Amino acid sequence: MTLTSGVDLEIVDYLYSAEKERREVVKVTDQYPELTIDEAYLIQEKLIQRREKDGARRIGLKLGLTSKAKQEMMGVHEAIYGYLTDDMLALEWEPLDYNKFIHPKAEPEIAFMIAEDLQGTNITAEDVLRVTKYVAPAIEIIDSRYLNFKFTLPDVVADNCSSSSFFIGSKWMSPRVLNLADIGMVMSKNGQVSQTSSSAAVLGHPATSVAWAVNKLGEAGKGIKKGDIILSGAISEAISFEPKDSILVQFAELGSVSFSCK
Ligand code: 0L1
Ligand code: MG
Repeated sequence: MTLTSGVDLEIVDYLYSAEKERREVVKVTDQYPELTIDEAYLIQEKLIQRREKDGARRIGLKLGLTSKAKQEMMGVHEAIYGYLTDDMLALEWEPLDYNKFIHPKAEPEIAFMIAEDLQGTNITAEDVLRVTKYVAPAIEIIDSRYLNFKFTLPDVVADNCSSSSFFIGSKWMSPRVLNLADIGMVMSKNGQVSQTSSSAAVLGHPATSVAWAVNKLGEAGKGIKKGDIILSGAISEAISFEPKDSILVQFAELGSVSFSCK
């Protein structure tokens, strides 16, 4: 479709107010079935600009649909990216307020701490590792604004890829001392193992996933910056949780990260 400036801002309002008022809404493509992925990224950018106007600060990126299983489920061949803002950073030692969310799910991630600007369209996993000072265990809380987490690719991109909150664990390690291609992970809820997987589930290597995002940004003349935090993509399926639940993610070598809900 041809996205007019009135329509993009209308969609931004629609998604932003759903988030602030914590209510599910029908997906954007029910009203605009011809919305393209490129247009959805333009809407996402305006949504982030709106958050910035309200005081939020961009602090990095998150990748989504980075497992072959999830891409096949959605019938796509590409990952997606969204932005992280400072108000999404949750602290491990503080209980997570469940009332802030609509229908949250938790997923295990590896966070990359970026030490140098990086931009281009031929960026490799090696380039990403070169500019990565540390990696750390992370949990992302995704909270799609759409009814029952049901959406098409343009819908989820416009909704900043369901971004909502994230935790970073306290053990930060240089990627050079780890075999990042295959780090085992166990995610438990209330002491019961819920998911097991390996970092290989993220496009074969989490740095490949980050390189994909840098190349995608590069096509739009953008890049990643020194100081950015990048969540490289879910290592397993996301799991739902309820008030009072506790989630623990343990990685081989890389340590653990957890939260409890109030
Ligand atoms: O971070 C993610 O992997 C989520 C991307 C969007 C898809 C979803 O909400 O499940
Ligand atoms: Mg994620």
